[in-house]
Amino acid sequence: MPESQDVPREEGLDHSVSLMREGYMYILNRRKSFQSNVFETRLLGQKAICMGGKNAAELFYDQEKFKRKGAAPKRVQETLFGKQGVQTLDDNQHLNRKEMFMSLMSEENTKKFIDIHRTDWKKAVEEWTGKDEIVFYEEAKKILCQTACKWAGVPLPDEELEKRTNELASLFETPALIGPEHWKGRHNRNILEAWMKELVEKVREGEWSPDPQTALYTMSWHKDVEGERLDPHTAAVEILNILRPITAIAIYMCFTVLALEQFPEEKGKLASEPTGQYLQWFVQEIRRFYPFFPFVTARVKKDFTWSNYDFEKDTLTLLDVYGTNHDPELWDNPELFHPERFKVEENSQKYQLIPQGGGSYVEGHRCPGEGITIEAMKVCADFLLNKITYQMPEQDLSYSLVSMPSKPKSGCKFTQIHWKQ
Ligand code: HEM
Ligand code: MYR
Repeated sequence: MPESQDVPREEGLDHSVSLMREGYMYILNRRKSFQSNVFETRLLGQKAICMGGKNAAELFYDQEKFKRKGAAPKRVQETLFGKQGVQTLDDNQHLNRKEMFMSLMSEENTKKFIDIHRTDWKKAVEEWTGKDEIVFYEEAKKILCQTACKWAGVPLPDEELEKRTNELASLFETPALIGPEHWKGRHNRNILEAWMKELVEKVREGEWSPDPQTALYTMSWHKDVEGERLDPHTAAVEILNILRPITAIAIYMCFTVLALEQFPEEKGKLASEPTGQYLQWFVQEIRRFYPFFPFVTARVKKDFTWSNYDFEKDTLTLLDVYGTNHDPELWDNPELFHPERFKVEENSQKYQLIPQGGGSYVEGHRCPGEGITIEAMKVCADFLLNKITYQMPEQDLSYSLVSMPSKPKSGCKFTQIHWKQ
């Protein structure tokens, strides 16, 4: 790393436009051209530090050095995250809230999730076999929304499934869009928060009694560091922090379809390895290789110096998620799809493979849903490989490294869907 005065600075008034234009590659392009894993720039009208790589990830997750209060861009808060949610908390408040999330991710609850999800897949495939064509992305979102609601204890009549799926999906599809398409996400957040708030109130008044292991129950009755219940709006935001990202696993499911199309030799490897070890590597490689979450944001908690660079309190800091997963210093041939790379254990280390954040689950902000994301992707891979046959007609399966979040453009169209005999 260069000396303090040498930490590169991108000249100019503001580079938000370049960030939107270069998308997933914005930070990595500059890390490569500046030959530095940390550089200074200006984004969203303020000074910002961008960094990537394993050491930078370890630094970023040091709770003494970075905080989350005031870090998320407004457009992300208004759509994806919501206000007062776990993503925005620090210190004891974060610990208290994060323990609540992690209590939902026990082995038993994860198993419940998988069982529900398998049942929902079966039901969906029954419907697909009677259709000429389906758009897999649209269908996967519906399956996941249904599983999410059942697992979370949220009642969802069949006739509302499509509407709620679309509302939830707009929360993660619209943060980086502009104009009316972005405002749709904000509007739907208001609708969904009102729905959840009403449900929390019903639970508290005894009108609806979800199972105690569910998110709805847990968040309705959770007590904060002061021993107070969450206000109904905050509880609503946190239940949506379960329903929304589960629905978003549809994007990884599309990339699972794509990986099997792009790298058909993987099918043979998956079939010949019965222990599930190769499937684990395959899923990890999908999460490393394909673009999803571009970067995460924090602010410097107090002044400190790292690698001779002075980090100033409150400076906006971006950790390069996509670029760390494609970092040539960390990965041999990062642009090669190669699941066997995970034979080497250090490749799965907590600051190296960071598609859903790095570091610790409880003390840090790492994604609590990583385990169920992996399990849902495995269920999907099992259906695609072992339970059904399908054709993919001519379509545009390319994906952008600019639009965030990315996915195969056609949404993955399937025809001639049948159960395997
Ligand atoms: C946090 C990615 C699925 C719940 C995060 C973070 C990332 C991420 C990058 C931020 C880490 C940080 O701030 O340092 C993803 C991706 C998913 C996914 C790509 C694939 C769909 C899930 C699922 C759940 C979930 C299935 C819940 C069931 C959360 C929550 C946080 C979070 C509550 C905030 C944690 C905190 O601030 O402490 N996720 N996630 N995510 N994720 Fe996920
Ligand atoms: C979730 O938490 O719902 C799961 C993953 C959602 C990923 C959405 C990525 C969009 C990133 C937008 C960045 C915009 C920067 C201005």
